[in-house]
Amino acid sequence: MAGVKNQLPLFWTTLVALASPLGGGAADRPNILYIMSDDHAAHAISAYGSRVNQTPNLDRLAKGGMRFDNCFAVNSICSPSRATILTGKYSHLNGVPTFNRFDGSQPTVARHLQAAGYYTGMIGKWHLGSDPTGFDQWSVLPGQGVYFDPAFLGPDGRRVIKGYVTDVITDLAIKFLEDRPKDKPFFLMCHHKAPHRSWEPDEKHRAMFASRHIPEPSTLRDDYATRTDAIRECRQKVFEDLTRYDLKLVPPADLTGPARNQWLSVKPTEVELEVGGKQQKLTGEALNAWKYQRYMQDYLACVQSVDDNVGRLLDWLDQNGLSKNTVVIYTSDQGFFLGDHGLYDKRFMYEVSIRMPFLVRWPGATKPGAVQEAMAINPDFAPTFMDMAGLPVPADMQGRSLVPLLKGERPADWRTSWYYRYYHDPGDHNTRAHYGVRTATHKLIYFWKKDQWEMFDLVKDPDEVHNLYNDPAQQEVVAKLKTELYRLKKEVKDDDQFANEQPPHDVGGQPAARRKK
Ligand SMILES: [Ca+2]
Repeated sequence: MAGVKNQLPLFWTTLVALASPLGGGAADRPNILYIMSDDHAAHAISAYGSRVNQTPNLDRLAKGGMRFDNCFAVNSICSPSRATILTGKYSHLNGVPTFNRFDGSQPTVARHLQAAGYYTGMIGKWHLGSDPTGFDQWSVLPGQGVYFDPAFLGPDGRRVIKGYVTDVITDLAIKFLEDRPKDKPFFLMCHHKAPHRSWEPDEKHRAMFASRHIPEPSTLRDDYATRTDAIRECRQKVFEDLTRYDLKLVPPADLTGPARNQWLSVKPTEVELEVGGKQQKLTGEALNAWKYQRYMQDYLACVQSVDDNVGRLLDWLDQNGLSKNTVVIYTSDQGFFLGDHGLYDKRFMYEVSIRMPFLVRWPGATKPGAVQEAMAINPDFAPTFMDMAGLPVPADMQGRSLVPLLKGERPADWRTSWYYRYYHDPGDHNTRAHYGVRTATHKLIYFWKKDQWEMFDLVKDPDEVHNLYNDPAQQEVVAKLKTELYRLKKEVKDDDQFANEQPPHDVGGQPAARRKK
């Protein structure tokens, strides 16, 4: 019996080696460094043509690898996107449609890679309620975490680390890399909290953007003329819904406790400011323009710290001779409205909300400076990591490996459409539940609780301001999109599992926080 036991690992190693795209043994399998920010829109990265900032370190990654221009989240909010990335499955199959606890006993890419001999780590924002599984080391923010002197939870309990959260997460990532066993490839998920609301930058980056004028997007004053109720009813509008806290207004000194919090939660319709030693009252359009500037200055300052810290990680890989055999990925859990359509936040199936930045540097496999137009979705990430590691993609993963695309090949049967579904209604921003289909040229959205539709021609109307659903000339297109929508819904096994009832929200803490350590 002892002989059989001894043979099993050898047999497994041989299988893995045979399946490896690089042809060698375990030592040749690439390391995977997966860096993900929270709410970082692609149009706030200069490699994606940003009009509002410069991100030299993310650009360095883009120049050294492939930039995906059409990578999308299939449910554009935090916890669902994270569950989808780990499992390769849609929300209705991984059980996380909104902000509910992830069942860590299900298969995940981390568990698969760990079982195949990868040394695995998870550092930063997790936001899935349960303790991470499949990781040799983990250190995660409780819930959303905080920007300054953040607490982290790990297998041994809770600890507070002094510093700014983006710097601290990078420090922990570097520590993981330094301490790792050198005879194994590693898989590290490094998840930044920034630039999620409430957009609190460190002083250095705050000062960089404090007096900068940020260009407004063309749809900041979108009048929603052709749209359904959903966009009018949502409470994620830059002009109407940012609070005094979001805008970093300072409460009167004599306010404390609940009264102070109440003051900060107000969505102001007039603001008094001191400009050049003079008191100035802002209202109406002047206030609107000021709110956009305040929002974007802080958002972009948070992004700049992320960019600096990506640079630190890239430098560390260079200095330690690891750049050549490490795949480095940069993405965000979804996109974000940067005043587009007058909005902040995400949730809607509109382009800037669902589009994820996705930069992949894989020396020897991906051509430097390549641009990929094919449509990728976040259920593809787990299959891609499996494939990179030379492992077969499990049949229950719904995404598809992006490795052929990364190698410059486009399979003839690559997807030409994909399915989206958002459930958090009622939810934080009064954003109506919807599902829809996106093709390379069109998008059809159904707000099922309102029984209202929107259809956009993405070629003629890339900003999505003309809802064509009721246009008589478009009825043939609408009918085709509806057929495709219901075909996809069935294909991804969406039986309306969560259509009418959301599971209880429970991602604020973790079991580790409750352990007395
Ligand atoms: Ca997010």
